[in-house]
Amino acid sequence: MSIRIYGIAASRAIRPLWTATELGLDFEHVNMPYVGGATRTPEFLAINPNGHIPAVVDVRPEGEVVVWESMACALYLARVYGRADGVDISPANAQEEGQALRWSFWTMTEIERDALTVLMHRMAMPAEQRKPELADAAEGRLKAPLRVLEQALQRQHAQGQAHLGADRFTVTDVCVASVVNWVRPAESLMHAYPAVSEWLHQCVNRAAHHSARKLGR
Ligand SMILES: N[C@@H](CCC(=O)N[C@@H](CS)C(=O)NCC(=O)O)C(=O)O
Repeated sequence: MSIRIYGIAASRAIRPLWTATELGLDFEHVNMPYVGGATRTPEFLAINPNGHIPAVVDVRPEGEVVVWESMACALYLARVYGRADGVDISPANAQEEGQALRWSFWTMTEIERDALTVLMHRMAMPAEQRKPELADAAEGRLKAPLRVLEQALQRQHAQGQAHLGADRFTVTDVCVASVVNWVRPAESLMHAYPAVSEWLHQCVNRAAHHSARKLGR
């Protein structure tokens, strides 16, 4: 059996890379950038016909499993390779599975696009190409979903919990934090949502996140 994860850490590939690192998996990292055409070769399009990273190829005795879509890649690794023992990051019961699924889908549908706009137009693009008005509008739209996250984390705090989907750090935190991390350049939002800010800080400072971040830029 072997697992290959395609994509550099400075991309959505951080989601499966971080998950695999948290799980302590032995995997092959294919250090594929998203610029320069590598994702559009016939070989890679045979893996992900969308031409995007990340992709996970899991070579198993019963055959190859190919997964694309970053959240699906992370959730797959946790589901198939986690111990579901209430100690590692994989969901250990139906309640935790529900949390992982709902927050991951929520992240993709409610915040990912605007979070990327904030990242690009506040930080990642060359200064002369940034359009602050696009970042301003995205930050405005992010207020409502981030309030939902803030309230969920505050409810967790009230019960003495520091994490989103369970009583410990899980793949739910990986999936949500990997996107909310793009909003960090929006300082006013981070100030407005202190529980989000504190939780994010704890998530991205985990050793596994630091290790995974080194896997290609
Ligand atoms: N919804 C997809 C989006 C994947 C995606 O757009 N990946 C970017 C890198 S973060 C990419 O591969 N871009 C290169 C291209 O589209 O050619 C996911 O979450 O995996």
